[in-house]
Amino acid sequence: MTTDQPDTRPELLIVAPMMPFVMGALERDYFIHRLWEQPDTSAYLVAHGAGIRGVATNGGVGLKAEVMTALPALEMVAIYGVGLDAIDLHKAARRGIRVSSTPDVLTNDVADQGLALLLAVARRVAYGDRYVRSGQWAKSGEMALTTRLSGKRAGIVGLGRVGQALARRLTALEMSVAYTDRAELEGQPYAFSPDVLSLAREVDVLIVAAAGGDGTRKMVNAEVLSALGAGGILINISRGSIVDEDALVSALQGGQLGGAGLDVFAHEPKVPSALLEMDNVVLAPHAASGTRESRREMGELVLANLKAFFAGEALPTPVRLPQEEK
Ligand code: 8YV
Repeated sequence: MTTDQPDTRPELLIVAPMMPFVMGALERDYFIHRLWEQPDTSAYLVAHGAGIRGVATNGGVGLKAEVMTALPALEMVAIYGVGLDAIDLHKAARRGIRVSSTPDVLTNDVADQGLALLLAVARRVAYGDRYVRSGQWAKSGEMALTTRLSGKRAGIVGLGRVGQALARRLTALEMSVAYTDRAELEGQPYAFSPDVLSLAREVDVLIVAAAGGDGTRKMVNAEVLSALGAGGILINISRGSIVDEDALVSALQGGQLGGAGLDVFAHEPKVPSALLEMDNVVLAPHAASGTRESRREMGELVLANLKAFFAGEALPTPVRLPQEEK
């Protein structure tokens, strides 16, 4: 493109950075606005918001209501992830804004992270690593005994794509699997519990794989954690908002819960400092979809959805908006 020709590329707001190859492709095909680099995002949007037609963002950050409002010409939001809790889909539907996400490509990796955290908590993998590195092994001998997973009962909160991938992995560990969801799902071989509290009473391990948002906020509360019990383990690979984090810290501190493996937190990247001191807790930095393979395929889907939208074609992986659900 020569300098005397007008730049006709659609204007795109990138809310958070993505893999370099995605950034490169976006820079080539769109007139880019980098929101995360702006010291005063409101002032930036006042100055540049009017011409922006597309947004690329990730599942965790989503699109704040005030940013959506500051983009009167917005037509398309491409989410680099599967979480829809950080974008107001009703508002998007009312304004006729299309939304895409990146389902399937990250399912196995997110489930693997759930399994990794579960094994790490039950078998004290991270603690054992610290035990060796710090010289404790040579000094104090064998580390404390850990817990067997095979034969134990696992409960999955949310039997969606990730929940089902987890169920298959837990079955391979020879654990029994039960689940709760909005309703019993047809064709699933796992036992259904009508709510999370009854599920927690029945299992040794509770794994949160449900969607975030208002419907699940603090669903795993003090009562649920106490039902899971002193020998119980909580794993969360979905959204920090689903667990009452203060109640979780108290239950772990008071010994009412046996351990936790957490990939997500209520106020990321902040993590309650009490958790940092606990050897029965394993922490991860919201990295469940963070393999090169998942992130590459997620990036490819972001590019493909934006491309299709601006070419007037059907989106490869559209999000069904609330008004279409009737
Ligand atoms: C993030 C996620 O999108 O899919 C989701 O909703 O939370 C993650 O996969 C990922 O951190 C990309 O930034």
